[in-house]
Amino acid sequence: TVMLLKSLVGSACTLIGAATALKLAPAEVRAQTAALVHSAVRKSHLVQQDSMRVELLPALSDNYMYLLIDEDSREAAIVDPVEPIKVVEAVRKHGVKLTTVLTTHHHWDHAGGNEKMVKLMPGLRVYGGDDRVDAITKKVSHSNTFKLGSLSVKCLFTPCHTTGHICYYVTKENSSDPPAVFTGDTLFVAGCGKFFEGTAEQMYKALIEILGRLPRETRVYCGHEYTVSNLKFARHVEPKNEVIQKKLEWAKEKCSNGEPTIPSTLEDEFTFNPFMRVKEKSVQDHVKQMDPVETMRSLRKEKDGFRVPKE
Ligand SMILES: N[C@@H](CCC(=O)N[C@@H](CS)C(=O)NCC(=O)O)C(=O)O
Ligand SMILES: [Zn+2]
Repeated sequence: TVMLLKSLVGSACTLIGAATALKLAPAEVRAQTAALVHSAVRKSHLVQQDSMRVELLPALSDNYMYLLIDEDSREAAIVDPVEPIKVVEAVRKHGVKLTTVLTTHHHWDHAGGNEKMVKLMPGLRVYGGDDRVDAITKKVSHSNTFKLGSLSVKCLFTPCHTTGHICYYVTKENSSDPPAVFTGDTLFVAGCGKFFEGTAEQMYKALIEILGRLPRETRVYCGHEYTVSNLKFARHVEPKNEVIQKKLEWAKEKCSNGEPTIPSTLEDEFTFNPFMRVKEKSVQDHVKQMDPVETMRSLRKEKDGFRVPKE
């Protein structure tokens, strides 16, 4: 049955076929196959701008790696290359020169491919904000800035999910292209990371004072495809928010077509992400708090125990 499912998943052009087959399979087969569905069936997806190109590369069961290309120099960086073979294939396909690994945090589903990545492509610079990041060559801290060809990459220190978490903010001078930010497990579309090594104060600072003050049009590229389940929690928090309802319908449609829900924009996040909306009365009322940081703390606690409904 596993082989049958694997071939089905491999050849299916939408997630619907695979999902239907999966429902009929025993639980243990379902679990084994779930990991294949996202990375095998969801298409890689290209976001093309004038000077910057971002290829989304699905990995593991719901992670994303991002190949960031500077069009001027054809130099490239890879964000969280947990599946290095796929990265090598994408680099070859685009004919670019990969020089840089941007690691958001040390967890294995993000940094676990670093050692193999540098073995496959020796000489890579490996950035990260934590000594626990495998194969790290450049430890960075807040506001450190460096060039990737003609693009500028600024490190934003956003500790909370882990104590060394870094988001990477990418801009191109004198360009009409919107900036991009790679947010790892700090900011997700419609959600945020668990507070494994930090506090609500820190996540408030990361989401509202650091990421929230970037230009509104900044494209958000996050570490996981959690959008549908995040929006179901958002709907529970704000049942009357119609933007959430619409975004959820849109995200379900995307997912059933095997398409990513990424990127988002900061402007949009402020309309449906409860963790970005901790100053809104509707969100504060739900958790019976009046302070944005306390609202952040209560929301995270509630989401940690939230059972995501099927519909
Ligand atoms: N709830 C996650 C479970 C996995 C998990 O805990 N993921 C970590 C990142 S590796 C996280 O921070 N999740 C945020 C959340 O569950 O709200 C899911 O939707 O699959
Ligand atoms: Zn993760």
